Amino acid sequence: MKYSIGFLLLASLGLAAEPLAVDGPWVRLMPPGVNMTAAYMTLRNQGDSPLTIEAVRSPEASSVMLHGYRQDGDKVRMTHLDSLTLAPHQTQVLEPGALHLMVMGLSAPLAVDKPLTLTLYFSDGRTQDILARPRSSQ
Ligand SMILES: [Cu+2]
Repeated sequence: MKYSIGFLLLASLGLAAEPLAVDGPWVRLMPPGVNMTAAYMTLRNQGDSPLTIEAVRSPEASSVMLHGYRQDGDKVRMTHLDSLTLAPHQTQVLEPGALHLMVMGLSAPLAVDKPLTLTLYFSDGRTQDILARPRSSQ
């Protein structure tokens, strides 16, 4: 009995300790034959210490990268970010035309009824799974 109460307590603490609050994760449906897409969401660091995302992976894609945009003279270029740090209680929006997750090498076409799993890897060793809902636009 004590064991199961302890287990339930740990399980609920585990849920409360999710590193980031994630709002509205979605991934863009692409035309047939295109195995690359982008995912968007709003991330919020709920904790009192900074959080650094060091890598993102998906079991359904060969790679996922953090991309942003940078003004280069009169051109805007997509840039690769090695990591993304959120200050305590900072909200970071990932949206079209700005910061996004570039998903490359999808193993199968996205389908509206099948969310894409994205796993965030933090510098403190924790991970967090996100289910991004495929849709054609925001
Ligand atoms: Cu990109």
